[in-house]
Amino acid sequence: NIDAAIPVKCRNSWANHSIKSFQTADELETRFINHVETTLARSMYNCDDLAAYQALSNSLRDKLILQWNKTQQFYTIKESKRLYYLSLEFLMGRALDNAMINLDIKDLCNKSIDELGFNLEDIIEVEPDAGLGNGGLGRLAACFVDSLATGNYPGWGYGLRYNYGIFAQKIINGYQVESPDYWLKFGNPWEIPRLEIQIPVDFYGSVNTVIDSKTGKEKKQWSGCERVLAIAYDFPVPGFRTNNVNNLRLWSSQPTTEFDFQKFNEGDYDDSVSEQQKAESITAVLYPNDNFYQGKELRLKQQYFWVAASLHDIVRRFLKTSKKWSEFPDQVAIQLNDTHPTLAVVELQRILVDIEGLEWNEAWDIVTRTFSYTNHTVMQEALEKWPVDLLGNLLPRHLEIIYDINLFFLQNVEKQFPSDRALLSRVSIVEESNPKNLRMAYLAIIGSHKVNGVAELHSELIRTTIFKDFVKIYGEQKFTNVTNGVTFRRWLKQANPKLSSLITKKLGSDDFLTAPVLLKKLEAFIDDKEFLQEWDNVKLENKKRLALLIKKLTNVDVNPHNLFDVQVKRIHEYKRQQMNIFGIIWRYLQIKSTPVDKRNKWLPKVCIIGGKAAPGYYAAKKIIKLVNSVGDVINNDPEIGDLLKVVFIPDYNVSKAEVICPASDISEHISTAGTEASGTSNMKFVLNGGLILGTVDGANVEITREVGEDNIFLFGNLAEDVEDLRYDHQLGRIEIPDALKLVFTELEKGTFGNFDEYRSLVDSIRVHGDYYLVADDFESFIEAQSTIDKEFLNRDGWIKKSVLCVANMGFFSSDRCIEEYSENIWNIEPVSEQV
Ligand code: T68
Repeated sequence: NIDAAIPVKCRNSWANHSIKSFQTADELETRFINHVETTLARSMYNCDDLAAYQALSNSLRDKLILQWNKTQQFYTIKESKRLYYLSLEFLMGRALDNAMINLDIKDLCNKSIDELGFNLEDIIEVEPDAGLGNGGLGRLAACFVDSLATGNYPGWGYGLRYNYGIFAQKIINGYQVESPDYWLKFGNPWEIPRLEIQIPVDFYGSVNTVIDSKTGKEKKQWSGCERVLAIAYDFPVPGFRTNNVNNLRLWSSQPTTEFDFQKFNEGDYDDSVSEQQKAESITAVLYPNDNFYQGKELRLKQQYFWVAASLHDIVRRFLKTSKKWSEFPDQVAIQLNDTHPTLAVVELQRILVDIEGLEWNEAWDIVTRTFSYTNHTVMQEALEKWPVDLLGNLLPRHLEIIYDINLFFLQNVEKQFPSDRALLSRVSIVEESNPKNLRMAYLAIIGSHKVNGVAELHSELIRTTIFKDFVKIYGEQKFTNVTNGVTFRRWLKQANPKLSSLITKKLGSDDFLTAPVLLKKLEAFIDDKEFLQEWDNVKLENKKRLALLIKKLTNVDVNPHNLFDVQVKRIHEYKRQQMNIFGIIWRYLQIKSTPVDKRNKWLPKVCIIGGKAAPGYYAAKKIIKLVNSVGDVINNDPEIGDLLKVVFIPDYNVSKAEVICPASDISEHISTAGTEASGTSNMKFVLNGGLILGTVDGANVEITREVGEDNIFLFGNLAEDVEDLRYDHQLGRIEIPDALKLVFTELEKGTFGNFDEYRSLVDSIRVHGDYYLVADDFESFIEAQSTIDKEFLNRDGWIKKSVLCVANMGFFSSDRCIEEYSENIWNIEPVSEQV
């Protein structure tokens, strides 16, 4: 009984004087003004949009914190099992609009804000995106914390509070130019600094064998020689229409001491602060690579810093209960979002053995029952392999433990498969290369009880290719699939209020936001002419909204009545934006070679491309330059006019995606078959009534299953053919189709600027084996586009397809993912809602 320690008199005072959360527009206005006048020290006379944003956010935050406190107390009292989602990225985007929607008070806020003389939409726009992620992996984590909260699951996120999120992208002369994203510039009303939660994290140092004073036995003792502090910052995560508020805890690094006063006094000013700066640099910046492993020591430091702080926190919370260690896995589930947090497996084993004094086997059993691992890629260049020496220097005790884990694992494999030396070396965590590497995915598999892929095709691929030896060792049941999903609150209601209202009107309620199978009922209206017209109007309005954004960002005028063809995602050769732009060039050439009076046979089209390239990714940057150069030529060709427009949207991020997704007629998801693990923007586009032009890859396969083959435009070679095609190419057997030859010739002519600029893009196909099969898929790509052109003209048919697609997207809600993980992997249950 937590009340017992507090005298009744005090308890009553607390109860009488606690401020209730606002309920009405009047009460919200009072709060708002109070924040303007006290928190911000401003007044009616100097309250600009930024101040209004901060005051409104603070008012909502007050409400969230009260509910957050109650929820956490509630979870503690219930002693329910908790899930901890360890992700190095949480690509949250903006918080204000989402908080209003999840608290179901947007109308109320609108009224208050209007009465106080502001425009809510303008205020929403002031907020910088929380860009703490690269792409799909980080955004998936953000959708998952929303669904965990909405489903009343006791699930926390743990990540890093980078001072600089994903860089801002500017386009200068067609080139990507990066600038730092200092998103905390004006402070952040959505975080609660827990400056008192300071967790020491050690690096480097050495390992000694000592005698345990209690047991008299030998044990290992690691003394690090560099210590930093992890400071907790909490981000309340509101669920949709629930009073439960979950937590996202992000760590920030700080030095243990202010600075070296001795050195300072001796006049060595620079050196006196260097330790401090080194500590702070750990959480300074997000590594900007998507699907690429870069073996930098600072990145490994980030990983251990985050893992050590999070586990310390989790273990501390567990120790407050009176449970035995063997019950730890009944209280705690930890999900590894990719291999980035794999050191957590080693750290927990170290805590249990070196600090808590458990036997190795007992500890290892607890560890493997606690962890599970999600794989997000099969591409070799993305798999993490830390050099043994690098890891051993930074974390000497952890390296010893990894060697022991590997030894015991290999001993078991040897028992199971005697005399298969090749198998042993294939599955060893230690890759016997020069220098030796640690294969983190293998460590993650060995340390987990479940491993999952993120779409059916992808899960099948990991079982049959990169992890097939492990399937042989552990059996099929350890490897499973949880197809990705997205939160319908942000990606339908928030991003597309018009479509969301129309659906609500038609279905009589907005319950589909939490029970998305209800969308299926839209099928009943497929012949309702008036409804189809309204549906089409919503799309047009959304295209107008995007056209305004395009005008603002690029100064290009696009006609919202024309087909919008969109490809927005990180720029990567495997995602094949190069194929898209080659296709656009081909279309341009075809239009130009059509007699002027016959050119209107071409469907007018707006091609929209956007996305960031990793700063060190040469080919991706060339693709961006080519898109911009092609746009410059086509958009300014007077013969072309509205028939074809090409725009590159700079600085693609979550808040731009919220405007772009509702406005597509066609979105392209055209990765080489077998390379895109799932994709999640494909889901967002279809959920907003756009159709897909895609390859048979990732979640496209399941989207097809759900919406029906007639409602998606698929093309290209299948995953099962890729290996053979690549092999052929290596032997020089590669055929460039005429259409693509035409494009290359035009590039060589210099129509889009000096060919030297793009030679590498062409050569990777013509000379270097066309690894991504652009030449193999080009003709069917173009054919699929011409099918689309025809179908788009059949307006009724098109709108029906659009409705049918939305009606069948229920499966792709991240609520469904969270249910599957909870049931099959985490073994956690929803906790009733606190009041
Ligand atoms: C993406 N992966 C997959 N990685 O590419 C995508 N990589 O198919 C899938 O839908 C999504 O994950 C969610 O499962 C990534 O986004 C990264 O961003 C990344 C970051 C750091 C290192 C490697």
